[in-house]
Amino acid sequence: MCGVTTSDAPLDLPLDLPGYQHVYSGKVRDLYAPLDAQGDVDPDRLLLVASNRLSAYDWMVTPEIPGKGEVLTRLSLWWFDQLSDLVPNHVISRDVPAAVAGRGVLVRRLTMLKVEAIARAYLTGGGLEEYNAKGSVSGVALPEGLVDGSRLPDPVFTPTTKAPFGEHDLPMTLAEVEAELGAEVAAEVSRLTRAILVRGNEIASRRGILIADTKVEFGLAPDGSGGLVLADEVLTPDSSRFWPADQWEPGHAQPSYDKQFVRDWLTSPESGWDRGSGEPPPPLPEHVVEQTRAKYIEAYERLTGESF
Ligand code: PZK
Repeated sequence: MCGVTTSDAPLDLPLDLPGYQHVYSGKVRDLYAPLDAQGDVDPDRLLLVASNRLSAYDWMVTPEIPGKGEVLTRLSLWWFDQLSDLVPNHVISRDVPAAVAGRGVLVRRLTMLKVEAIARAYLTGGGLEEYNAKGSVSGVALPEGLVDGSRLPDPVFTPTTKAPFGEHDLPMTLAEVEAELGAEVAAEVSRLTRAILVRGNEIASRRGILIADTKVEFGLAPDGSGGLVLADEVLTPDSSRFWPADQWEPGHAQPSYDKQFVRDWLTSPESGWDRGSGEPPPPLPEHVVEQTRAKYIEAYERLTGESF
């Protein structure tokens, strides 16, 4: 289900950044390799760039959301600081080419673990489906009577595979994670992922935002120091489900802090789009783009207490 379709691909071409070579583009972020004076790839560093692209209902939507990449980059950097006593991170510097100022970060090139580390603090999505079928999530037995949006007694580690571009990740059992990483690293990934979500919710819930679940990526430093390093982005609305705390009401799907205006418009008669048609969604009207941009900025300002 859901193989790559051409309209899943990034909307904009990789940037031509002098001194950098494009390495890879995901749905919403791009990776570049810095080049040395000889024009060779620097083996120790990467340039991670957050784009203004947005996906909804598994489609990339047009137009882009101005400022989104910078908001998410600055939010990740702020979270890395909030988490620095729990786990080291890959950030080297915010000194990047002007073309990606604010949304690019120079990072340590790590050996990435082949596991998507996910933790869930509230039940929804795939976790809810598994609970309804089995009464457990990723092998963790849960109390009876939980519904869509219920808070879990303790966050649960629900790892998945890293699927190829455009395909959906699949759940991994703890045994599969242990076979991939070794039991010791697997336990540490589980512990850290849950600790990051707990810390995230301690901070966010006081500021009107619940973080239902989050996906983080870890790497290992190539210098053999051995420890896990937190990479990629962390506790952003793209990597996590953010819910407005004042609208939290278990029993039905919760509104999304950031994407609700987009979803509401796309599924309204006004858009003329049929989600099941296989057709790409129509371009968002300017007011939906502006409302969505405002929600990203609001999340940044509420969480950090800083103006964007
Ligand atoms: C790395 N990704 C995912 C992110 C994309 C894809 N510090 C690192 N060292 C080595 N590899 C990665 C990182 C990081 N972060 C991350 N893939 C590889 C990803 C952004 C855009 F296209």
